Amino acid sequence: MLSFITTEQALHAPRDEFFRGERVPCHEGPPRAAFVEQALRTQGHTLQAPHVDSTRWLMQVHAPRYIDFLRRAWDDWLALDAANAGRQPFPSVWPVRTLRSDVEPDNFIARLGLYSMDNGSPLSAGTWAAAKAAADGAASAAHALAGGATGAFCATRPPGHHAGRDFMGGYCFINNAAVAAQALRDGGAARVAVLDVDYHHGNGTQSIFYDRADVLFVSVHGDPRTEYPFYLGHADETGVGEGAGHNLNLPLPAGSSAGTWFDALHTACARIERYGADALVVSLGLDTFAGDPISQFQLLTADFVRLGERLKRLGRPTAFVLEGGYAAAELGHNAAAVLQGFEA
Ligand code: Q9C
Ligand code: ZN
Repeated sequence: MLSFITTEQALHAPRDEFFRGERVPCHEGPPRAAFVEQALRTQGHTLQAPHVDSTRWLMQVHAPRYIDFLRRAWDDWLALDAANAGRQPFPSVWPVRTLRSDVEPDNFIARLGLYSMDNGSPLSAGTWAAAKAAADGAASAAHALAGGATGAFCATRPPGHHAGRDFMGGYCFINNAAVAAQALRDGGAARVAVLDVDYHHGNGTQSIFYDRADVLFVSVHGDPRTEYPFYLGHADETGVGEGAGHNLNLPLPAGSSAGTWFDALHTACARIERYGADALVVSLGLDTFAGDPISQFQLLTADFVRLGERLKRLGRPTAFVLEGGYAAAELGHNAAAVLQGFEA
């Protein structure tokens, strides 16, 4: 399958994040993409650099002031103190209920909080370059489908599904799946479905398309009552306005078996068939793997082959966008397994 990789991904390399009250090495780092690239190469997939500029769709799914912030964030951080080159900025204050988010403060950390949902999206020098290249990968995959390809895969990072219209979160900066969906719409697909199979609910993608009927969002994920992102992803979120009835959440208890997960996948696929999607974007999180260090579903590598087979049966042009998955050494095999099932 035509697959997109970027050299820029290596430039997004934050050293650590906060986890259970401590600073720990960041779970989301360059080795993830390297393992996926290696596994795809071994299986003989065609690897390419993105060739489509995503700017146009990026600006449709994100707020311009957020993109302006992200583009300049590292330079602004360095401008405060040259020694910041060796430090990571983290937000420490957020405009929650009753506070104003319409006025952008001058203070850098205050702006970082305004544009963040958590402190779990560490920035580094190359974050913008890497995130933009990943979005270009999503746009390139959409372009390939518009040109007649049956599938395309983005072996890219950072991931995107927690990023909303004007905020980063959960290791995500630009919503790559939303960019792909918007590019597919503009490329002539009247109805686009986004199927999110990451362990964590794709709050960013849901919120971007929540009031739209032209993009259906369907997600199978850990129940937000106990699992990140906690504040979105419940079964009663079904869309609003023109988007009413075009959002389906299938939350499952932490610890759910592969059998339970595939039952939910069946429901998700039935909804996509009923919608009559002209194209499909899969937010392919592989943190549903039993060995994932921060997630609690029980899928094995063979289950990812089954996932690919089930998606193939939907019979829609399909853009796969890599989201989470933190068992780095197994990540490549699990990604390759999905493609193997899809191409069988
Ligand atoms: N500092 C994805 O799988 N992070 N994101 C917990 C908080 C939440 C996962 C650590 C996990 C986010 C794309
Ligand atoms: Zn995840």
